[in-house]
Amino acid sequence: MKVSFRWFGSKDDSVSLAHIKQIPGIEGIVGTLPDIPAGELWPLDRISALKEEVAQYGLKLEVIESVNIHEDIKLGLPTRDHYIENYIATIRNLSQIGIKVICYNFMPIFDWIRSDLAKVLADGSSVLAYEKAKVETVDPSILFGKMEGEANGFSLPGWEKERLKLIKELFELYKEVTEEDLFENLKYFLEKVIPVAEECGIKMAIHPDDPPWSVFGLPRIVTNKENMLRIIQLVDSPSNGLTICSGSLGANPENNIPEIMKYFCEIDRVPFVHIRNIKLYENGDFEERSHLNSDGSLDMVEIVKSLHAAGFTGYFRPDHGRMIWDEEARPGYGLYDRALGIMYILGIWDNLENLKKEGVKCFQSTIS
Ligand code: DNO
Ligand code: MN
Repeated sequence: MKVSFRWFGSKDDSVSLAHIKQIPGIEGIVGTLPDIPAGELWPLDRISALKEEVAQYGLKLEVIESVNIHEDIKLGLPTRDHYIENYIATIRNLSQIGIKVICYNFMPIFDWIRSDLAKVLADGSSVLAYEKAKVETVDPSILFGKMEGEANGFSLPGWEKERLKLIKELFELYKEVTEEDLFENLKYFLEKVIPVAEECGIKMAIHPDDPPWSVFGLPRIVTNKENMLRIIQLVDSPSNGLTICSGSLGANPENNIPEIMKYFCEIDRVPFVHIRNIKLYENGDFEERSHLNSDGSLDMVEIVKSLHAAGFTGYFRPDHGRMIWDEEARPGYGLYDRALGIMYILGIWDNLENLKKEGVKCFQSTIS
């Protein structure tokens, strides 16, 4: 398992590479170029500069999150071919500087959705939270305004201003789009892109929808094991892979995360995992928590065991963290809690390695 950390670039992130480098066990950065609008080509000189900057701190840049997909591709509009060409050229450029994994998502209009970017917990830390009733009753353009205002001055990933300026028109266009259409449009995209990724030695890794259900009446398809299986079969290639994100999929208690992780790792379709814990409430609300098992509803130990048992050799990053110790950073992406998360996950992992050396088999699967 290769330990990595998401970083938005020196202009867009309050966390420095110098600090990231001090996290024990860290090997690489999950990088991005946040200013490039969805659908545009990523120039080689910009990506090379990013790689060099990261390399100055002894860190690798082998994973990109995200190269965002233009809405015309998700909508299946005739103009999509132009944006797919740009995507292909971006894949080629990324492969030239040694990128191995591209994480992306296929959610209409929004990336992840929360109703609160700084819910204060009993210990004084603050977290991203989702209150079903709030999300279900709000006009999405108002929610967007609110989230932007609360984002500590950072623009949120997947909430690019340019894209969201057109929010009303986009909603109109999506009115006709069903989940089946979205599968079709994803298939069309993958059929063009995956052969190039394969040729370039890059693995595409689709991220689950967050939360994994339809929001604001928009279709969402990366929501459960069955659909994920269907997606990797749309184009059957080792380059057509998954990012398994425990916190995103785990918001639906019907998703058995250790089982899903193990299943897809064993068939070698998981180049990248995101690990985070969430606390689920009976009414469907949830909030993000520290990685500690007892802090949330997901079984972090079982999740790491399932990765270990499947011989996972891909990239791992802690996902969103809490805001603690008065840190001011982009919501979900402070330094401290994510670093604690890495230490916790590595603690579990090292223990499993030791047990393996001693010949103890420790994945007690509840999977039928
Ligand atoms: C939340 C994050 C996501 C992710 C994108 C990938 O779980 O990991 O915002 O970065 O959906 O495209
Ligand atoms: Mn994630």
